[in-house]
Amino acid sequence: MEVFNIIDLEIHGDNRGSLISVESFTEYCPFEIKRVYYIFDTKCDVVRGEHAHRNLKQLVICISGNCDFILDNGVEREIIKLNTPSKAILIKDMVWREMTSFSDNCVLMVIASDFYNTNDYIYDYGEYLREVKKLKGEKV
Ligand code: T46
Repeated sequence: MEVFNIIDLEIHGDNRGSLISVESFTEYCPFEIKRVYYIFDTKCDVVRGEHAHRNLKQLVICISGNCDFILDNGVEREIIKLNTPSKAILIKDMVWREMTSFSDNCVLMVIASDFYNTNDYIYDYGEYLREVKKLKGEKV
């Protein structure tokens, strides 16, 4: 799917442990970082997300534990298991996302290209599909 990339982040490790840094305007984070938030204490079987963003890029990293990240471009759906802090998903605009199967210790960190804006969210899957079709120039 072209709407996201899986990235192996560089680990700076030595005998004291490991460190990963994320910077703006890099190959893996091609935007200015304007917001960071993290999701934790989520019950295993809940489903979070269930929306798309019209104009927001995000880099998602599971910095502790594991969870499933589901990405949907309106045609196909992929489930990505996030289970290491060295793997990131770069999610582009107009991607439907859902997160589930959270482990007890799961901490999902999200680095975003813009400030929090509720107007950017599409919460209705039917509306999401209509907007995807419009963007492709298809009849809705
Ligand atoms: C996304 C996925 C991966 C804020 O006040 N500021 C913020 O920056 C965010 C992201 C949320 N909130 C408030 C709004 C809600 O009252 O925090 C509460 C939970 O947010 P939400 O229900 O949107 O959480 P998720 O886990 O469903 O979705 C979040 C992001 O909102 C979304 O952009 O891509 O994580």
